[in-house]
Amino acid sequence: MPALNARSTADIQASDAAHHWHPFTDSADLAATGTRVIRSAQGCWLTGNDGERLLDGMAGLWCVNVGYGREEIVEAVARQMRELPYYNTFFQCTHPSATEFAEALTEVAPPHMNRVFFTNSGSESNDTVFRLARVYWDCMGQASKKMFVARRNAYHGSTVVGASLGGMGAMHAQSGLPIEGIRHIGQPYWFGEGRDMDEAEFGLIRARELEAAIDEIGADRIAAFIAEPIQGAGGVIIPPATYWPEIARVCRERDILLITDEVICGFGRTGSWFGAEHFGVQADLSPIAKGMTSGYIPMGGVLISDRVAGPVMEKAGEFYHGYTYSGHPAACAAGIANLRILREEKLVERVRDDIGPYLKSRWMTLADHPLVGQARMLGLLGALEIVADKRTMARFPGGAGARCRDLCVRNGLVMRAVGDTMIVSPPLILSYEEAEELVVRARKSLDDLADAMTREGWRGAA
Ligand code: PXG
Repeated sequence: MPALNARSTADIQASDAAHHWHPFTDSADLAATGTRVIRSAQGCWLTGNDGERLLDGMAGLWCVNVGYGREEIVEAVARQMRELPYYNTFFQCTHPSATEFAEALTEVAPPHMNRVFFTNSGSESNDTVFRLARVYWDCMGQASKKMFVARRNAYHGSTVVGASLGGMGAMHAQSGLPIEGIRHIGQPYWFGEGRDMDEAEFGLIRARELEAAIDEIGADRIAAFIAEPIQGAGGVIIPPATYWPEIARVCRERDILLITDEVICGFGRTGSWFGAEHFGVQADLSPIAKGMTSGYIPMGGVLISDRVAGPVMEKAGEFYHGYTYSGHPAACAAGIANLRILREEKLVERVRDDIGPYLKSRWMTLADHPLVGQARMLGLLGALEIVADKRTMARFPGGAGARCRDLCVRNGLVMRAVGDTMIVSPPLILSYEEAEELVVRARKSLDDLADAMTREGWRGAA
């Protein structure tokens, strides 16, 4: 098939630099270096504009769970667009594909979550839970419960509420966030913040920060606690096993809602359908997006528990909230086809029992690398902590993550850097050979990084 757009790479880069403002990007810096142009993709592989091939260790941006090139999804979307490209779900309307997708989603959701509210992104899903949790407490006759507790270094999106719930200092600093009514507590990042302590003990300490915050503010003023089961954008932070059960206890005892942001962890990423299930906790609300359609069409949503749905449906009257494209037919068609693939190919079970354990066994071999302070993996979410000195775990003075990421690309692997934490989140269809290839390319990139750091005098010659 001829390429859709046959412009040269230099031509695309020049036009892009002139007209395209990119998300989370230093525009001046980008204009100087030029964007990387991805032309097509198949399975777990990306093809650049000049034909170069890259193994996509990030499933796009944590979303292409079923891999690229799924004709079933393409066909389902095309069929839907011919039949009904758009209609809304406001004003007592629906269409077959929104209804079918809602039903299918609640079949894979935890049994106590039987309703879904459709949005177009993870950020909108977090705006939705922010409003819905407050409405819930109004309906319960406890209108003073308005505040949220969230965590430092969490990521919940880029809208005003999403960025405020998130705990990214740089995002807050740039635009006078967070908004009022949000308290941030510590994150369960043992390698980064608790290494001098037993890991289980550290998990309890960080969970009990929630208890302390609630007791200080007053449970009668707090609507909910929100957290990602595993922090993704924060650096694939897998909490100690003690953390989640303790969080669930505190939420239960203090009677605040528990919101697990499943935007990354949902749809099989952890080897369970949802991250909360992996950690054995029950959420009251769960924002979802990304793997919901494997990114083929933008979509998000909120899974709503019976606990929240009951009183709100009974007492709130109209919930004044919704988006023009809530339940968009084409997005729902993509989602239905995506769920069918996940179920028929048993991709969630595959992550839990097969490719997940296999990739982990290979990934953990990287822990012996002189620049790796810790390797960790859960499901198909993995991280490597790059250090200059394994004894002290000191980092490189100027940082090393971005350089490692660039070396990975040169070695044909997309791996992301969060500071000096390298992270992966490949498609759930990753084969054994691709898992092997991912680890080989990661090791080669680490070796190249070590050579460069030695050459530049940042570490002693081995
Ligand atoms: N919640 C979580 C847990 C996320 O990871 C969002 C909400 C927001 O979703 P939308 O669809 O509005 O982007 C996300 C998104 C990164 C990166 O650099 C991560 C995300 C988005 C963009 C970049 O790791 N996660």
